[in-house]
This record gives sequence, structure tokens and C-alpha cells, in this order.
Amino acid sequence: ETTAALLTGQARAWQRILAHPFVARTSAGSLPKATFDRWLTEDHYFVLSFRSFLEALSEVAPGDDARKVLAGGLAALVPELELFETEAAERGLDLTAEPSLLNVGYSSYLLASVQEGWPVGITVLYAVEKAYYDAWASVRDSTGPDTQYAGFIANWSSPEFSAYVDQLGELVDREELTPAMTRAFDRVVRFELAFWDLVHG
Ligand code: MP5
Repeated sequence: ETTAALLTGQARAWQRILAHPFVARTSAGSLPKATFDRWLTEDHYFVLSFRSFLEALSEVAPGDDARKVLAGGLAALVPELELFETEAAERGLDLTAEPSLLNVGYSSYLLASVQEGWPVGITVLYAVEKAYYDAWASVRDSTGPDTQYAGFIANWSSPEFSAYVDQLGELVDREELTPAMTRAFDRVVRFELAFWDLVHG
């Protein structure tokens, strides 16, 4: 299986994502408010870029079933962006703040990956979503329902999101693994770790 090979190749880095202090401290309820605020502001920029990426990737989807899966992902971004806006307003955050260069780099890479074609683009999409699902599912499993992060936890660890990530994995598994796909997957893993470091450091 293509996804199994990709995940196995990055097993140690994947553990580092799940054990990252941002994830661990969010779970433990000991994350400083300013750190979460920083994440929220940076991630909002990321999600706006991600939406353009998803739209561009839909254009090169090989069939109606793939397009339908991606359309579901696009639809989910509407309530997700509302969540960011509501939380930012409550926290008094300026979502138009200039993002970090790392974030600009990661966000630009998403769109650039579509130029490499569908197999690379769908690999990038799967890696991005799987990384968030696994991280937020681990937060979900160690926090109660009264956590201040409930909206975000639900967004990326709901049964619906889990099913969506599985569908993305099935689309990746239709593809024969290529070095370009491995490079893309590994790059997303490095970006994910660097993103957590950025907001937590
Ligand atoms: C996602 C995200 C998940 N919001 N931020 C990072 C740094 N990685 C992955 O993407 P989405 O569009 O919020 O589901």
C-alpha cells in the first residue's frame, strides 16, 4: 500500500509530531494563551492558502469520485474558517497579521505541488490532513469535553473528518508510489514539525 509505505518511511518523524510540546501541552491544558493565539493566527493564513490549493487540486482530479471527496473537504472549510474568525474575535487577535516566512513557504509549497500533477498533489493533501487528524485525535483522547479547544478538536478529530482522511488515503493508494510522491510526503512532514516549532518556540 502506498500510504503504508509513506507512513512507515516517516514513522519516527510522525512520533515527533504527536509528541510535540505544542500537542502535549494542548492535551495537558498547560499551553500558554499567547502560544495558542500565535498558532491560531498563523494557521488561519495557512487554511486560506490551503483552500486555494484544494481548489487547484480539484481541477486536476482524475475522476468524479475524487472530485467529490475534495468538494467535501472544501465545504468543510466554511465552518472551519468561521471557527477561526469567531475564536480570533473572542481572543482579540488580528488575523491580517503578517505570517512567518516558514508559513509563507509551506503555504506556497501546497499550491506549487499541484504543478507536479495529481499523484503528488493528492499525496500532499493526504499528508497535511493525516498529520492534523492524528495530532488532534491525540489531544481529543486526553482532554475532557470542557476544554477551551473543543471547537478545534472537533474540527480535526470528528468521525466525519476521520472518514475524509481515510478517503484521501484510498485515493493515494490508487497511485503507484513514485520518488516524487515520497519527496512530497517527507517535505510535508518536515513542514508540519517546523510549523509546531514555530508557534511553540
Ligand atoms: C492543517 C492545518 C489541516 N490547518 N494546519 C497545518 C499547519 N497543517 C494541517 O488542514 P485543514 O485545511 O485545516 O484541514
